[in-house]
Amino acid sequence: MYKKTYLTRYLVEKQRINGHIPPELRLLLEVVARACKRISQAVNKGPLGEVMGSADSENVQGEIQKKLDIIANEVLIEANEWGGHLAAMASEEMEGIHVVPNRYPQGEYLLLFDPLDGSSNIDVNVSIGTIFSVLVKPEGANVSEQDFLQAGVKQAAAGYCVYGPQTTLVLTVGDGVAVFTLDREQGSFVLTQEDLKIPEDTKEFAVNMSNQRHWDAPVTRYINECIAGSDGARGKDFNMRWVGSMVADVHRILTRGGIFLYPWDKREPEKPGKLRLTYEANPMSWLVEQAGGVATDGKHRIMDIQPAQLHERVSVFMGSKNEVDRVSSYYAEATSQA
Ligand code: AHM
Ligand code: MG
Repeated sequence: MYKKTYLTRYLVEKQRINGHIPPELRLLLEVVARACKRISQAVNKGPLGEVMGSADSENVQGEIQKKLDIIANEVLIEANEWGGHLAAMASEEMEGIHVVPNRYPQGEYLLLFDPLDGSSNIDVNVSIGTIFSVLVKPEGANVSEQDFLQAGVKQAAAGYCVYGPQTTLVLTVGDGVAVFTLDREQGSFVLTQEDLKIPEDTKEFAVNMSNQRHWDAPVTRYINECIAGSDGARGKDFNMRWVGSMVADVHRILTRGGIFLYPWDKREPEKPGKLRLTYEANPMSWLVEQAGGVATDGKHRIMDIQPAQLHERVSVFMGSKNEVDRVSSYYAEATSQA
């Protein structure tokens, strides 16, 4: 029989045996996982749960919110605000931070999330997910938005839950990447893979090709070489996949290798990229690094970037080490020739 290690036991052992996490962080991660189970249920119901379609509102990024964006945001807030482990939360769906109300005790952690990543895939029954990042609140009396502006290297935990054919929770507390699969009968996350590693080389890339004409020279060069395959400089054929949900694309890359690109492009040149640094790129970067991969904006390690704003955007290249390093080398060459 499959010997099951449940998320609770995994976290208790991280706390007790390995001394990696304090009890409050264990509680926080369990609560986030519980919220993800509730979001998973809502996702699964689809049209039966009246969760499909738009919500007649816009978020701070100017994007039309889906009903499920709002539901997932509320589930995460309600689940996390009363436990005493958090000081405040920040979300893609909220302009400012949500401070834990006075009626509850305030903890020392900060939670950041993209409650429902891949919103454009909700109504077409394609994998979507929740991405989260945990920071420690800096010393000081009142929690403020400034407290959330910490580089990704400061994260205490990071993870995502992908709602696909299976509901899968992927987690790091800084000592490798663990994968848990939701056992729906038991209602529990079961450890199904430990110490996940991304192969250093790959023959698979993930990028939205429809933006090709807007890219800069290093990205154009890199993708052109992939497409030229065995006839070109790379001397090998590449395959392409683009789900359009970062969680699903990065999950595939964590599982079998690959490179994910969402570069800066000329459509909105003043924006550094599409994806958000603090609650999308940073947690995914830490997972990728913990799995032996690399995550950069082309020029810098993403987790070293000091955020200036909560909803700051960033260019993203992450995945198999040798491919991401190659993109960075193309940027370095372009800079030295400029
Ligand atoms: P979202 O958080 O509003 O869903 O937006 C982020 C998503 C990513 O999951 C995905 O990689 C990207 O946007 C897809 O963008 P595009 O539709 O431009 O390919
Ligand atoms: Mg997102």
